[in-house]
Amino acid sequence: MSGEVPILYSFRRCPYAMRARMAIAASGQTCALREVVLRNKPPEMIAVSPKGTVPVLVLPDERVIEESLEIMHWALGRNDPQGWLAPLNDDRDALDAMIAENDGPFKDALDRYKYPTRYEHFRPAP
Ligand SMILES: N[C@@H](CCC(=O)N[C@@H](CS)C(=O)NCC(=O)O)C(=O)O
Repeated sequence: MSGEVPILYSFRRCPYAMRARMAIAASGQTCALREVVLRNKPPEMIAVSPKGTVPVLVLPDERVIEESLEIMHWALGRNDPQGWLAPLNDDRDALDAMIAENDGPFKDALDRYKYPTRYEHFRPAP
């Protein structure tokens, strides 16, 4: 990739993309935003990140960051005027555990609540 600013592949309603966008905004970093249709992902995104999830950040030096938490750390590691990373100094393990709980069991339960028909246990009333 050539260009001055990173490219962020994103989807407006994706919570992972939201937290990446929030951290990027808090850091003051400028990005080129590429809004993705999840059913029709752009081939140039898949070419650099075959796993096919958003967010994906492509840096001007062609490095690819394809996990939302890593995008947050990248952006806030460069500039963190609001001190978002400060709690990491207090109890990193507790913070990591909370994020893992939210990303794991909570997200699983939320998906089953929001989209019950996608899961096997769903039985429509007769
Ligand atoms: N662990 C990933 C999860 C990203 C993720 O699951 N994003 C969803 C949208 S919310 C996605 O792109 N799904 C692919 C699809 O629906 O095709 C991260 O934190 O970046």
